[in-house]
Amino acid sequence: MSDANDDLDLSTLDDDELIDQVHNDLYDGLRDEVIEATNLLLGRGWAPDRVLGEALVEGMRIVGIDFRDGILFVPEVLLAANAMKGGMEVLRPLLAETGAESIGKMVIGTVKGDIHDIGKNLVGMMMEGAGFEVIDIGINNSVEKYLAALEEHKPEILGMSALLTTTMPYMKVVIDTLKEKGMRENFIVLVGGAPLNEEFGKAVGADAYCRDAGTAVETAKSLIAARRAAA
Ligand code: B1M
Repeated sequence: MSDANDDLDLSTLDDDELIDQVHNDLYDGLRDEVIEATNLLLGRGWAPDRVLGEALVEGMRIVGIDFRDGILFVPEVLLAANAMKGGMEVLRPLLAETGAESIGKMVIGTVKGDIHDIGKNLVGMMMEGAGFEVIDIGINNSVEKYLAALEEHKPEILGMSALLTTTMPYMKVVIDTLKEKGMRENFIVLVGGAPLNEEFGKAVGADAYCRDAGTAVETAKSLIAARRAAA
């Protein structure tokens, strides 16, 4: 998808062209260009969540299709992910802007065997933006690591992310362990990731499956409110 257009001045492009160019630059793993375009779009008055959705997430969706189809390979997708993270770093403070007191605490991490973290990071950012305190324990988390974080931080919410059909069953291992230890009711458990669905969330015993970061925020808010009302 490379345009071999090294000298392209992004500021001369109109919005539609710039969005196409971000998709190309993400695809080519050009972090600096993605950062520049993210700043340009913000400077043109685009809301941070619109830049995120239309420029970055959509660009990554296209990368995902070609990865699936064997057109892109792991090294290229790593570069694309790095470029995406560059754009997300620009948006992070804007998405997380809130003067509000913490409205709840969440520990979030990607499950054992899985190193995908872009979606998890996005959920963390949006939760912070909505006023939650977020403790991100990273990727490849064993049940022991989840338990240690829950013990240390005592959050209301545990969030788990999985992007692989081979790693998503591990969520049940974590939830079953919480049950065995009599701790399950202490936490609202939210799960998410591209291969999951609502049925899976129910089957593993989560409180809810969250389709995307926005849904995670809304679900967290409503389940915390219900829990506090019940108490
Ligand atoms: Co991987 N990968 N990957 N990968 N990768 C997928 C997931 C895949 C669908 C690609 C494909 O074939 N089309 C496929 C999985 C197939 C399957 O299991 N059915 C796949 C594969 C196969 C693999 C490897 C096995 C490839 C290999 O080595 N042969 C390998 C596995 C490594 C491992 O984890 N052990 C691998 C590696 C990688 C990279 C390292 C190269 C890189 C990850 C870099 C990183 O994350 N730092 C990578 C990437 C980037 C992808 C794709 C292209 C993009 C994922 C992404 O970031 N999406 C992905 C294809 C795809 O998903 N279309 C793919 C953008 C992100 C914003 O969306 O993560 O869905 P998402 O998050 C959303 C929601 O799902 C939800 O909210 C988020 C924001 O709206 N959500 C939550 C997510 N987590 C949540 C937690 C919550 C709530 C909501 O808790 C409360």
